[in-house]
Amino acid sequence: MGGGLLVEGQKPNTLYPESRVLIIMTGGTICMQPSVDGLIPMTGFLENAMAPRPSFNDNSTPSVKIHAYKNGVKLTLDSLRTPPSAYSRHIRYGILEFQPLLDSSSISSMGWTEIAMTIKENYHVFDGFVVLHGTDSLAYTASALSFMMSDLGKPVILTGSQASIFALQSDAVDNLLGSLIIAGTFVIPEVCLFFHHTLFRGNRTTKVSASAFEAFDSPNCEPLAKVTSLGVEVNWSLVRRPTRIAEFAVTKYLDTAHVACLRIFPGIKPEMVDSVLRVPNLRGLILETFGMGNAPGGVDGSLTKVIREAVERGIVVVNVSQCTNGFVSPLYAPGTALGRAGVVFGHDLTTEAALTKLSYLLALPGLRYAEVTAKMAHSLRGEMTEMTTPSFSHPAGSIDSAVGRLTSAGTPPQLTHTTYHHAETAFTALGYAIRNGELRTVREILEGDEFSHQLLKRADYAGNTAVHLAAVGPEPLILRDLLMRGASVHARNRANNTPLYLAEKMGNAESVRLLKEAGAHLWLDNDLKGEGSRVPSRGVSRAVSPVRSTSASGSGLGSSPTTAATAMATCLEGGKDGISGTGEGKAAGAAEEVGGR
Ligand code: ASN
Repeated sequence: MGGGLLVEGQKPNTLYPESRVLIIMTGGTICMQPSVDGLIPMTGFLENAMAPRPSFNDNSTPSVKIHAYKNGVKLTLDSLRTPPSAYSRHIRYGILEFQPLLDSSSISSMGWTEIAMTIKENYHVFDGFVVLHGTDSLAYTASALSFMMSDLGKPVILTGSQASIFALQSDAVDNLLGSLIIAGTFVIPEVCLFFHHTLFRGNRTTKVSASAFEAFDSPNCEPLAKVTSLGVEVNWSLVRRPTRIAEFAVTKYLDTAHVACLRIFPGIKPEMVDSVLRVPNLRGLILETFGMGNAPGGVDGSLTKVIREAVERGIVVVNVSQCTNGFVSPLYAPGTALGRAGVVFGHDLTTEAALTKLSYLLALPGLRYAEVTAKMAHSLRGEMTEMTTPSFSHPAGSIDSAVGRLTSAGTPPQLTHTTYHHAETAFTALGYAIRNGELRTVREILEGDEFSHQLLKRADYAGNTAVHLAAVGPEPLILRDLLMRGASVHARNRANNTPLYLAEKMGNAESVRLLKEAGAHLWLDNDLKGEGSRVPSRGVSRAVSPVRSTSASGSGLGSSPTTAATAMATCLEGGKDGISGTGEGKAAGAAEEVGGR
């Protein structure tokens, strides 16, 4: 039995738990090697690029196989794992290589469907996903995936590199390692792009350099996280949280075939725009305008006329700025004229996000024109800063407040030293109220606390988040409340157990139901030796079982608690003896980052 997989009756040969990440390789420079035709993607990335590097392979478990799914077929993959990270965790991973591997300039919506469906098929088997992809169209793919995936509860991190991993000087190792560690450590439930030590919200990104290692930026949105010499600093106040209780779902297709993009330039002829707008079956056009949304002759010109006619024919025309920074607004007369012609203002959407969002909306069945335009003007996945469009009749004067709103949205409050201690005290009070089933107190704490979103990420010394506590607690309404506030159902405590596992163990049927409704799952039996061989004492079929629990005593299994209180304590204490040496001194402090995992 390879080390790292923890089997009942056997001593774990590692002090640290493992997370599991699936790497989806689509191609790109990161895996390219020279050929007579220039650089081309090469297969065998795990063996050739990752296995030889100590940062990707701690060499302790060369023979562990993991399972992944593709097109309904169960595949057996070789796996490797990283040495323990600063977060006292190994990341075990395997790679699914697409065929053929692509230069990303050739990706199309079929590729997006393949990536999204692969994540969907493997959602219950991995903690997070890293998609390796060329940089040329990476921002488009990140945007597309963000719209295709709704109620995402796990990290999906796209990355690539400017130089091949086989080159002497390359950004590939940093980009890949950073992505792997973040995907396996933090419950950031978003489609992200990681590049040059920075984690961006995927649908805010754009490629800003063809050659520099600092190739991406998200000009209108602060990064979600930064990797520094001290570790990963996650800006939790920016990270999106669920706002409803719903399971992860994927929209399989985008309608990219009937959407176009056109960049306005000085002297552009209305006939040129008209001929694009008359492409047979065109349903949408992204218009890249000047500055804050202006086009030539906008006041009464024929350009406005051809656009108005197109809108009247049912074509959705969306105005985005050619500038990388800032937003469009009907402030100037030409922009106001476009607005009157029925053009939708895309605020600070990137072109990549606008194009893929419109393709997504046009693919949704039964959505009427007015619904598409309304949704284009509002944020669905954090792709745009929500702001009120200044009135057409009084364009001037609204702009300062609009800028103010955009700026304040970009500068979230930071957790200072004092607030850190405050959060610790608040978390203790919260835990107490949850254990006692005091819904009112829970609400008071969360509503009265300006850092309540951080309280939902915190964990106690055993790695239990508020959701773990509520899952075994006496009051399911508390659990419901936490989920409605966006707390993650996927966090794992130091014994690697999820809230659902603990709720099953406690026999809390209502909590189990709520958690499942919110997308929680036990781990699919992966046929790994030992894994899946242990089933909670109540209510769990053998088909699924929580993998990677430690020993029976460590996970609280096998005991027969006599009272609800002792049962709760037994469940929650899982991490204490199960995984010793994980740095409990660090636990309380690290809880916020590791999200209890
Ligand atoms: N042409 C490459 C691609 O997008 C560029 C890269 O990955 N750096 O596939």
